[in-house]
Amino acid sequence: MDPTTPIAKAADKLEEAAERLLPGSPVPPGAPGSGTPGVEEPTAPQPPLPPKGDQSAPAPGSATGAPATTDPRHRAQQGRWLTTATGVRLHDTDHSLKAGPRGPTLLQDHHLREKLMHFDHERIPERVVHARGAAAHGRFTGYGTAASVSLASVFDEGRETPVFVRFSTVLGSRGSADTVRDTRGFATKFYTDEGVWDLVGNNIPVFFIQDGIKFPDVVHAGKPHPDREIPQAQSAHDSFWDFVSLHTEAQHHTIWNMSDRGIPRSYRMMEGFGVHTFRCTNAEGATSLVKFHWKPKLGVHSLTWEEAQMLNGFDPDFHRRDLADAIESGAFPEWELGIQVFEDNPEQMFEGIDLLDSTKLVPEELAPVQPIGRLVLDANPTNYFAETEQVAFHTGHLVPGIDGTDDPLLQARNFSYLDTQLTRLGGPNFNQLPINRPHAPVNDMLRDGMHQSAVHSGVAPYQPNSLDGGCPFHATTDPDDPATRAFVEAMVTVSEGRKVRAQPASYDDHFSQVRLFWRSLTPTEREHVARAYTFELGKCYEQAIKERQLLALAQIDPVLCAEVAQGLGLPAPEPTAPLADPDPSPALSQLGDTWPIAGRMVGIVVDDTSDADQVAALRTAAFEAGTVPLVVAPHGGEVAGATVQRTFATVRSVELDAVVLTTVTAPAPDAGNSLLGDLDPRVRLLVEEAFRHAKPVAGLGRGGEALLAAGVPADAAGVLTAGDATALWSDLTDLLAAHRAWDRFPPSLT
Ligand code: HDE
Repeated sequence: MDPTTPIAKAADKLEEAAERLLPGSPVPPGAPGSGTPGVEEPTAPQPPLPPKGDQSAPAPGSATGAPATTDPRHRAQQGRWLTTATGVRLHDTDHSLKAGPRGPTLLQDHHLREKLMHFDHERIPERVVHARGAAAHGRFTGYGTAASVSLASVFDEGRETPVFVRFSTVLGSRGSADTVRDTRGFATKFYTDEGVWDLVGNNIPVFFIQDGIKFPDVVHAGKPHPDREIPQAQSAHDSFWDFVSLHTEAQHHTIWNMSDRGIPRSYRMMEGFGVHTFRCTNAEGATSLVKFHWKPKLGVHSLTWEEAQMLNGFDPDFHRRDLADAIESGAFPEWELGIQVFEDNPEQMFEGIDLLDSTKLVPEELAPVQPIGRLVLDANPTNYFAETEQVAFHTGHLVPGIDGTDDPLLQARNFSYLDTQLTRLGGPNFNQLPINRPHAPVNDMLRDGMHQSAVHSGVAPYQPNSLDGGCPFHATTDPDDPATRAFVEAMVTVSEGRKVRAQPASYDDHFSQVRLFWRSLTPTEREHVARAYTFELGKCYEQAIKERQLLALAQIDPVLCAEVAQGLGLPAPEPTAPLADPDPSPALSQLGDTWPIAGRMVGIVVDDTSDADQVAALRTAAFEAGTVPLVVAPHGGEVAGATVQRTFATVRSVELDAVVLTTVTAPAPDAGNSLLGDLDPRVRLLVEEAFRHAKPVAGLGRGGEALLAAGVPADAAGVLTAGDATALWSDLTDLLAAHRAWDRFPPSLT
């Protein structure tokens, strides 16, 4: 090695320092550090100096006594025996230490006190919003197509970056149900080799407010009423509609919530949006304005409102179960990351749309979404609390090549996401929690604080210093070297220097894009929107609030307003200003295509009279297509040659995407004692509900008779009958690929 290079010099210096500090070396004690500082400020980066010879540190090891290795399982509890938190083996955890078998209990019982003390503090404050969530690990692979826009290495062609993604609802408490009508969070932590990048988005591309200072207002309005703390996890109540009808910039986000987007079928079937406009820099230093989009491989699909409500009772964990089951069964959820790219002009406008206004979207027809990478979720968390609960996202976690903009919503978030962790995760060291740790070296000069788990060496966590050899050094601002370059904020000109509490005039348009969204939906989707408004406003107590929201609907569309007014039994008001005339954006509709069916649940109803060969053929075809066939029978065990997964008592239509009857299943002994007819009443209900929810229903062999007995018209859309399982399955896959047979119920709205 050339002895004049900075690295060689640093190595010499380290050697010198190590010799000087060997115990017993002839120097007086009290040296502040292990190096010998020079008079000049150090100028070359070098590895951190070693500890002084008189120093030791806690043995490297996991939180639970295992040696530190690269095996992540060593973070789990170790050993075969029950121990105290300090590793002392215990012989009894069932009886407290007492003065005689009848007590009293002795204060001396350390095990009792430790066990209860820890239990008493197991809960941490839940997230103030997005408390209910589910998450998964995965990987992101860049396509290399973003290079002209961003220099971020995470987008490099073929580069794989580990990720952790947390999905959530916004309003409900941690224990609330999954399928409520609400926005869904879609937060992604990329552990890039240049530090952590968090893309903290939602499944809806716009937000309720334009300025972050209003966030507590909108959340207070949406949360349960403060006196009775009801209703939980929903917007169908007076305070929510009071706020959004007064604060009309919320109307755009609100119509998305009232649409089918508010009740996703699965986290796997949601789009994701970064919402804000970001500013990206490429290797030449040129900047672009960018909006991020996640496009799900399985398409965007929703529940019906009745299904969603039923699921809240029958399976409040529906979405988290769906995510975990899909991953466990190898149907890995997948999204493509795409960007809309806009010229970085001083106005930050595109085609008259203000890119700093988060209540506005840019139609894909005007700025196509260009694919830049692929996300696959392929592993479930090992421990909910350690990972899903303790993960801390932050809009300020950015990497070279990706920066924020002056969107006042984003600016407020940059404060809030740091601040909130102090109470939620108990101090400033939350980035040291295993799930939050970067996969890049950290040398931050942040010190001490609650739950510090690093053991820092050196004496000079300040800059400039000479005692720690000047470490850590500033990284370079040269974008060309990914191994040394720093994150550098895009140096854009601030347009005005005057302090004001104000907003641009472009933010005053609250309705044209709401109308754009409404116009972009198919009649079926519009009908769902109208019903959702009618339901939600129908749950409000105050007449004035309903009337005020009708005024807002009049400003969106007269048909929508009239339909909701009719449902509420109120007159439909006239618009107070001329209506906008936006071109529809077909990309905003979620119907009209076909998508992969992997992970779809198909209920196969059997009893002892079913044709076992046909049932076997159907199950094989379903497995081969990557769907999950669930055998439903009068009782558990083996029926018709198949293992039963659900009985008539435990099944409900809402967990199934399609139902196939294979025979006329007579009432089982536990069906109840009413007049039951020829078909078990629970099977009848299963079919009725699936039919009502526009799901494919099918009769195999005698199953066709059962459909008729359940009142299903044989010629209705999405109803199949066949004598042969293979033929039936082929038609059924076409129906499943379209998600629902909406033609079954021609919409009344146009
Ligand atoms: Fe959040 N938001 N938010 N938000 N948000 C939080 O951060 C906040 C906003 C979003 O799975 C909190 O760590 C403010 C927009 C997601 O852990 C908190 C404002 C978007 C998650 C917070 C917004 C989001 C959060 C609560 C207005 C979509 C869950 C706990 C200025 C682009 C992340 C936490 C997870 C969580 C504040 C607006 C998405 C309190 C002040 C817009 C997905 O810091």
